[in-house]
Amino acid sequence: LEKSKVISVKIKRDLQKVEKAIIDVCTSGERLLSETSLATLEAGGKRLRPALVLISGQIGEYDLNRLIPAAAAMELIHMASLVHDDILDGAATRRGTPTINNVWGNPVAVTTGDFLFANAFVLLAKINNAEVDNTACDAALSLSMGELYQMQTVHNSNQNLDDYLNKIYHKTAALFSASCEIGAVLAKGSQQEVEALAKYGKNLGMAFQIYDDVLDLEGSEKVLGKPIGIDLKDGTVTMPILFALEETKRDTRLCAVIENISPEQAEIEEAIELVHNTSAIDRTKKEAQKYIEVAIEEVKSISSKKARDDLTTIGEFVIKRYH
Ligand code: GRG
Repeated sequence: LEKSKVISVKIKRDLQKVEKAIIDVCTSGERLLSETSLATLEAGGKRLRPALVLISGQIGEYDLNRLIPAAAAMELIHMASLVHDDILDGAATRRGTPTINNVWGNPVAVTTGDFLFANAFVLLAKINNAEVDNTACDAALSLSMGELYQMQTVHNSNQNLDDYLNKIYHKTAALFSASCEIGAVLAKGSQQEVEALAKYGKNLGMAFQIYDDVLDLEGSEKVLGKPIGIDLKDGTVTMPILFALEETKRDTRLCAVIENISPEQAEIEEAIELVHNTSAIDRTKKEAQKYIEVAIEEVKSISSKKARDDLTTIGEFVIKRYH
Protein backbone atom coordinates (compact mmCIF):
# COMPACT_ATOMS: atom_id res chain seq x y z
CA LEU A 1 0.00 0.00 0.00
CA GLU A 2 2.89 2.34 0.69
CA LYS A 3 3.72 2.29 -3.02
CA SER A 4 0.19 2.16 -4.42
CA LYS A 5 -2.12 4.96 -5.52
CA VAL A 6 -4.89 3.59 -3.31
CA ILE A 7 -4.05 5.86 -0.40
CA SER A 8 -3.13 9.51 -0.09
CA VAL A 9 0.42 10.87 0.17
CA LYS A 10 -0.30 11.94 3.74
CA ILE A 11 -1.36 8.45 4.85
CA LYS A 12 1.64 6.94 3.02
CA ARG A 13 3.97 9.30 4.87
CA ASP A 14 2.35 8.42 8.20
CA LEU A 15 2.55 4.71 7.39
CA GLN A 16 6.32 5.17 7.27
CA LYS A 17 6.16 6.48 10.84
CA VAL A 18 4.16 3.40 11.78
CA GLU A 19 6.86 1.26 10.17
CA LYS A 20 9.49 3.04 12.27
CA ALA A 21 7.45 2.49 15.45
CA ILE A 22 7.28 -1.25 14.65
CA ILE A 23 11.02 -1.39 13.96
CA ASP A 24 11.81 0.47 17.21
CA VAL A 25 9.75 -1.82 19.37
CA CYS A 26 10.98 -4.98 17.61
CA THR A 27 14.64 -4.06 17.88
CA SER A 28 14.42 -3.24 21.58
CA GLY A 29 14.76 -6.89 22.64
CA GLU A 30 17.15 -9.79 22.11
CA ARG A 31 19.20 -9.89 18.89
CA LEU A 32 17.59 -13.10 17.62
CA LEU A 33 14.07 -11.74 18.09
CA SER A 34 15.05 -8.46 16.42
CA GLU A 35 16.35 -10.46 13.48
CA THR A 36 13.27 -12.67 13.11
CA SER A 37 10.76 -9.88 13.61
CA LEU A 38 12.55 -7.65 11.12
CA ALA A 39 12.62 -10.55 8.66
CA THR A 40 8.83 -10.84 9.07
CA LEU A 41 8.39 -7.12 8.53
CA GLU A 42 10.76 -6.92 5.57
CA ALA A 43 9.14 -9.89 3.82
CA GLY A 44 6.46 -7.41 2.74
CA GLY A 45 2.76 -7.15 3.31
CA LYS A 46 0.18 -4.58 2.34
CA ARG A 47 -0.07 -2.82 5.75
CA LEU A 48 -3.82 -2.69 5.30
CA ARG A 49 -4.69 -2.77 8.98
CA PRO A 50 -2.48 0.18 9.99
CA ALA A 51 -3.73 2.08 6.93
CA LEU A 52 -7.27 1.50 8.17
CA VAL A 53 -6.40 2.87 11.63
CA LEU A 54 -4.89 6.03 10.11
CA ILE A 55 -7.65 6.58 7.55
CA SER A 56 -10.35 6.07 10.18
CA GLY A 57 -8.40 8.46 12.40
CA GLN A 58 -9.24 11.21 9.90
CA ILE A 59 -12.93 11.29 10.86
CA GLY A 60 -12.21 13.80 13.65
CA GLU A 61 -9.07 14.98 15.46
CA TYR A 62 -6.14 13.33 13.63
CA ASP A 63 -3.94 12.59 16.64
CA LEU A 64 -0.76 11.00 15.25
CA ASN A 65 0.83 10.55 18.69
CA ARG A 66 -1.81 7.97 19.50
CA LEU A 67 -2.68 6.75 15.99
CA ILE A 68 0.89 5.62 15.27
CA PRO A 69 1.24 3.19 18.23
CA ALA A 70 -2.33 1.97 17.61
CA ALA A 71 -1.69 1.34 13.90
CA ALA A 72 1.65 -0.35 14.70
CA ALA A 73 -0.09 -2.55 17.27
CA MET A 74 -2.70 -3.74 14.75
CA GLU A 75 0.01 -4.71 12.27
CA LEU A 76 1.98 -6.48 15.04
CA ILE A 77 -1.08 -8.54 16.06
CA HIS A 78 -1.58 -9.44 12.39
CA MET A 79 2.12 -10.33 11.94
CA ALA A 80 2.09 -12.48 15.10
CA SER A 81 -0.96 -14.38 13.87
CA LEU A 82 0.68 -15.03 10.49
CA VAL A 83 3.89 -16.31 12.07
CA HIS A 84 1.87 -18.67 14.28
CA ASP A 85 -0.38 -19.69 11.40
CA ASP A 86 2.65 -20.62 9.28
CA ILE A 87 3.87 -22.90 12.07
CA LEU A 88 0.47 -24.60 12.34
CA ASP A 89 0.31 -25.06 8.56
CA GLY A 90 3.99 -26.00 8.19
CA ALA A 91 4.13 -23.29 5.47
CA ALA A 92 7.50 -22.89 3.72
CA THR A 93 6.89 -19.46 2.17
CA ARG A 94 4.77 -16.39 2.70
CA ARG A 95 4.85 -13.14 0.75
CA GLY A 96 7.29 -14.93 -1.58
CA THR A 97 9.84 -15.31 1.21
CA PRO A 98 10.80 -18.29 3.40
CA THR A 99 8.76 -18.34 6.63
CA ILE A 100 10.29 -17.96 10.11
CA ASN A 101 9.53 -21.62 10.90
CA ASN A 102 11.26 -22.64 7.66
CA VAL A 103 14.46 -20.66 8.34
CA TRP A 104 14.75 -20.74 12.16
CA GLY A 105 12.55 -23.72 13.13
CA ASN A 106 9.31 -23.94 15.11
CA PRO A 107 10.55 -23.02 18.63
CA VAL A 108 12.07 -19.72 17.42
CA ALA A 109 8.98 -19.04 15.29
CA VAL A 110 6.61 -19.59 18.24
CA THR A 111 8.69 -17.19 20.33
CA THR A 112 8.79 -14.63 17.50
CA GLY A 113 4.99 -14.68 17.28
CA ASP A 114 4.75 -14.25 21.06
CA PHE A 115 7.25 -11.37 20.94
CA LEU A 116 5.36 -9.56 18.15
CA PHE A 117 2.05 -10.10 19.96
CA ALA A 118 3.44 -8.86 23.29
CA ASN A 119 4.93 -5.78 21.60
CA ALA A 120 1.50 -4.89 20.25
CA PHE A 121 0.25 -4.61 23.81
CA VAL A 122 3.36 -2.68 24.90
CA LEU A 123 2.39 -0.04 22.32
CA LEU A 124 -1.32 -0.12 23.19
CA ALA A 125 -0.54 0.38 26.89
CA LYS A 126 1.16 3.68 26.01
CA ILE A 127 -2.11 5.00 24.55
CA ASN A 128 -3.86 4.43 27.85
CA ASN A 129 -7.39 4.20 26.47
CA ALA A 130 -9.65 1.45 27.85
CA GLU A 131 -11.96 1.41 24.81
CA VAL A 132 -9.00 0.89 22.48
CA ASP A 133 -7.65 -1.88 24.73
CA ASN A 134 -11.01 -3.66 24.86
CA THR A 135 -11.42 -3.52 21.10
CA ALA A 136 -7.89 -4.80 20.45
CA CYS A 137 -8.26 -7.61 23.03
CA ASP A 138 -11.57 -8.74 21.52
CA ALA A 139 -10.00 -8.83 18.06
CA ALA A 140 -7.04 -10.86 19.34
CA LEU A 141 -9.48 -13.31 20.96
CA SER A 142 -11.39 -13.54 17.69
CA LEU A 143 -8.19 -14.43 15.85
CA SER A 144 -7.57 -17.40 18.11
CA MET A 145 -11.18 -18.50 17.71
CA GLY A 146 -10.88 -18.12 13.93
CA GLU A 147 -7.83 -20.35 13.94
CA LEU A 148 -9.63 -22.90 16.12
CA TYR A 149 -12.71 -22.97 13.84
CA GLN A 150 -10.41 -23.44 10.86
CA MET A 151 -8.67 -26.33 12.62
CA GLN A 152 -11.97 -27.93 13.58
CA THR A 153 -13.41 -27.77 10.09
CA VAL A 154 -10.49 -28.83 7.89
CA HIS A 155 -10.99 -31.83 5.61
CA ASN A 156 -14.73 -31.69 6.24
CA SER A 157 -16.70 -31.43 3.00
CA ASN A 158 -19.98 -31.19 4.92
CA GLN A 159 -19.94 -27.54 5.95
CA ASN A 160 -22.43 -24.82 5.22
CA LEU A 161 -22.08 -21.16 4.34
CA ASP A 162 -22.73 -20.03 7.92
CA ASP A 163 -19.78 -22.11 9.18
CA TYR A 164 -17.59 -20.40 6.59
CA LEU A 165 -18.86 -16.88 7.30
CA ASN A 166 -18.43 -17.34 11.04
CA LYS A 167 -14.87 -18.58 10.52
CA ILE A 168 -13.81 -15.70 8.30
CA TYR A 169 -15.42 -13.13 10.58
CA HIS A 170 -13.17 -14.35 13.41
CA LYS A 171 -9.97 -14.91 11.47
CA THR A 172 -10.06 -11.77 9.32
CA ALA A 173 -12.99 -9.37 9.64
CA ALA A 174 -12.71 -8.84 13.41
CA LEU A 175 -9.20 -7.33 13.14
CA PHE A 176 -10.24 -5.13 10.18
CA SER A 177 -13.24 -3.97 12.21
CA ALA A 178 -11.10 -3.30 15.30
CA SER A 179 -8.57 -1.30 13.24
CA CYS A 180 -11.29 1.01 11.92
CA GLU A 181 -13.02 1.27 15.28
CA ILE A 182 -9.78 2.14 17.09
CA GLY A 183 -8.95 4.88 14.55
CA ALA A 184 -12.46 6.32 15.01
CA VAL A 185 -12.24 6.19 18.82
CA LEU A 186 -8.86 7.94 18.81
CA ALA A 187 -10.25 10.62 16.48
CA LYS A 188 -12.97 11.20 19.10
CA GLY A 189 -15.73 10.25 16.67
CA SER A 190 -19.34 10.16 17.90
CA GLN A 191 -20.79 6.84 19.10
CA GLN A 192 -22.66 6.57 15.80
CA GLU A 193 -19.49 7.20 13.76
CA VAL A 194 -17.48 4.68 15.79
CA GLU A 195 -20.18 2.07 15.17
CA ALA A 196 -20.34 2.91 11.46
CA LEU A 197 -16.56 2.50 11.17
CA ALA A 198 -16.65 -0.83 13.04
CA LYS A 199 -19.35 -2.09 10.63
CA TYR A 200 -17.43 -0.76 7.63
CA GLY A 201 -14.32 -2.65 8.80
CA LYS A 202 -16.26 -5.84 9.41
CA ASN A 203 -17.83 -5.83 5.94
CA LEU A 204 -14.54 -4.83 4.31
CA GLY A 205 -12.81 -7.71 6.12
CA MET A 206 -15.47 -10.21 5.04
CA ALA A 207 -15.09 -9.08 1.41
CA PHE A 208 -11.30 -9.16 1.74
CA GLN A 209 -11.24 -12.78 2.95
CA ILE A 210 -13.83 -13.93 0.40
CA TYR A 211 -11.73 -12.36 -2.34
CA ASP A 212 -8.56 -13.86 -0.84
CA ASP A 213 -10.21 -17.26 -1.16
CA VAL A 214 -10.92 -16.55 -4.83
CA LEU A 215 -7.28 -15.56 -5.39
CA ASP A 216 -6.22 -18.94 -3.99
CA LEU A 217 -8.00 -20.52 -6.95
CA GLU A 218 -7.28 -18.07 -9.72
CA GLY A 219 -4.24 -16.00 -8.75
CA SER A 220 -0.70 -16.76 -9.89
CA GLU A 221 2.07 -18.09 -7.69
CA LYS A 222 4.40 -15.31 -8.86
CA VAL A 223 2.07 -12.54 -7.70
CA LEU A 224 0.66 -14.26 -4.61
CA GLY A 225 4.08 -15.24 -3.24
CA LYS A 226 2.75 -18.74 -2.54
CA PRO A 227 1.41 -21.61 -4.68
CA ILE A 228 -2.26 -21.55 -5.70
CA GLY A 229 -4.72 -24.18 -4.51
CA ILE A 230 -3.32 -24.13 -0.95
CA ASP A 231 -6.83 -24.17 0.54
CA LEU A 232 -7.73 -27.35 -1.34
CA LYS A 233 -4.39 -28.87 -0.42
CA ASP A 234 -4.99 -28.05 3.26
CA GLY A 235 -8.64 -29.16 3.16
CA THR A 236 -9.86 -25.62 3.93
CA VAL A 237 -13.38 -25.25 2.57
CA THR A 238 -13.94 -21.72 1.23
CA MET A 239 -16.90 -19.98 -0.40
CA PRO A 240 -16.02 -20.87 -4.01
CA ILE A 241 -15.49 -24.48 -2.97
CA LEU A 242 -18.83 -24.52 -1.13
CA PHE A 243 -20.58 -23.15 -4.23
CA ALA A 244 -18.81 -25.68 -6.46
CA LEU A 245 -19.82 -28.53 -4.13
CA GLU A 246 -23.42 -27.34 -4.32
CA GLU A 247 -23.43 -26.94 -8.12
CA THR A 248 -21.79 -30.30 -8.80
CA LYS A 249 -24.04 -32.05 -6.26
CA ARG A 250 -20.99 -32.87 -4.17
CA ASP A 251 -18.70 -34.13 -6.93
CA THR A 252 -16.92 -37.17 -5.54
CA ARG A 253 -13.45 -36.04 -6.75
CA LEU A 254 -13.86 -32.63 -5.12
CA CYS A 255 -15.03 -34.19 -1.84
CA ALA A 256 -12.14 -36.66 -1.99
CA VAL A 257 -9.53 -33.89 -2.32
CA ILE A 258 -11.02 -31.95 0.61
CA GLU A 259 -11.10 -35.05 2.78
CA ASN A 260 -7.64 -36.29 1.77
CA ILE A 261 -4.91 -35.37 4.31
CA SER A 262 -2.26 -35.26 1.57
CA PRO A 263 -3.75 -35.09 -1.92
CA GLU A 264 -1.53 -35.43 -5.00
CA GLN A 265 -0.76 -32.26 -6.99
CA ALA A 266 -2.65 -33.72 -9.99
CA GLU A 267 -5.76 -34.24 -7.86
CA ILE A 268 -5.58 -30.64 -6.59
CA GLU A 269 -5.24 -29.33 -10.14
CA GLU A 270 -8.19 -31.44 -11.25
CA ALA A 271 -10.27 -30.06 -8.37
CA ILE A 272 -9.29 -26.47 -9.27
CA GLU A 273 -10.41 -27.10 -12.84
CA LEU A 274 -13.64 -28.57 -11.58
CA VAL A 275 -14.35 -25.42 -9.56
CA HIS A 276 -13.55 -23.29 -12.63
CA ASN A 277 -16.07 -25.27 -14.69
CA THR A 278 -18.88 -24.08 -12.41
CA SER A 279 -20.09 -20.54 -11.76
CA ALA A 280 -18.63 -20.72 -8.22
CA ILE A 281 -15.89 -18.12 -8.78
CA ASP A 282 -18.28 -15.59 -10.34
CA ARG A 283 -20.86 -16.13 -7.62
CA THR A 284 -18.20 -15.70 -4.94
CA LYS A 285 -16.94 -12.45 -6.48
CA LYS A 286 -20.52 -11.16 -6.46
CA GLU A 287 -20.81 -12.00 -2.76
CA ALA A 288 -17.57 -10.09 -2.04
CA GLN A 289 -18.97 -7.16 -4.03
CA LYS A 290 -22.12 -7.18 -1.85
CA TYR A 291 -20.06 -6.88 1.34
CA ILE A 292 -18.14 -3.97 -0.21
CA GLU A 293 -21.39 -2.23 -1.07
CA VAL A 294 -22.58 -2.56 2.54
CA ALA A 295 -19.19 -1.26 3.77
CA ILE A 296 -19.31 1.77 1.48
CA GLU A 297 -22.91 2.47 2.49
CA GLU A 298 -21.79 2.61 6.15
CA VAL A 299 -19.27 5.38 5.55
CA LYS A 300 -21.77 7.65 3.84
CA SER A 301 -22.77 8.95 7.27
CA ILE A 302 -19.20 10.08 8.08
CA SER A 303 -18.94 13.88 7.99
CA SER A 304 -15.25 14.12 6.94
CA LYS A 305 -15.11 13.97 3.14
CA LYS A 306 -11.41 13.03 3.22
CA ALA A 307 -12.08 10.01 5.43
CA ARG A 308 -15.14 9.03 3.39
CA ASP A 309 -13.21 9.17 0.09
CA ASP A 310 -10.23 7.21 1.42
CA LEU A 311 -12.45 4.53 2.98
CA THR A 312 -14.37 4.16 -0.28
CA THR A 313 -11.14 3.86 -2.30
CA ILE A 314 -9.85 1.13 0.03
CA GLY A 315 -13.16 -0.70 -0.42
CA GLU A 316 -12.77 -0.63 -4.18
CA PHE A 317 -9.15 -1.78 -3.93
CA VAL A 318 -10.01 -4.88 -1.89
CA ILE A 319 -11.97 -6.50 -4.71
CA LYS A 320 -9.67 -5.37 -7.51
CA ARG A 321 -6.36 -6.44 -6.02
CA TYR A 322 -4.16 -9.24 -7.33
CA HIS A 323 -2.66 -10.37 -4.01
C1 GRG B 1 -3.30 -13.65 18.09
C2 GRG B 1 -0.83 -14.34 17.98
C3 GRG B 1 -2.25 -14.66 17.73
C4 GRG B 1 -2.58 -15.86 17.17
C5 GRG B 1 -3.97 -16.26 16.97
C6 GRG B 1 -2.67 -18.29 14.33
C7 GRG B 1 -3.83 -17.51 14.79
C8 GRG B 1 -4.15 -17.57 16.23
C9 GRG B 1 -4.60 -16.79 13.93
C10 GRG B 1 -4.36 -16.71 12.48
C11 GRG B 1 -5.61 -16.46 11.73
C12 GRG B 1 -5.29 -16.23 10.29
C13 GRG B 1 -4.48 -17.18 9.51
C14 GRG B 1 -5.76 -15.17 9.67
C15 GRG B 1 -5.46 -14.86 8.24
C16 GRG B 1 -5.81 -13.45 7.99
C17 GRG B 1 -5.38 -12.93 6.63
C18 GRG B 1 -6.45 -12.39 5.77
C19 GRG B 1 -4.11 -12.94 6.23
C20 GRG B 1 -3.62 -12.30 4.99
O1 GRG B 1 -3.65 -10.91 5.20
P1 GRG B 1 -2.96 -9.87 4.20
O2 GRG B 1 -3.27 -10.24 2.79
O3 GRG B 1 -1.44 -10.17 4.47
O4 GRG B 1 -3.33 -8.51 4.65
P2 GRG B 1 -0.19 -9.23 4.17
O5 GRG B 1 0.90 -10.18 3.79
O6 GRG B 1 -0.53 -8.26 3.07
O7 GRG B 1 0.10 -8.53 5.46
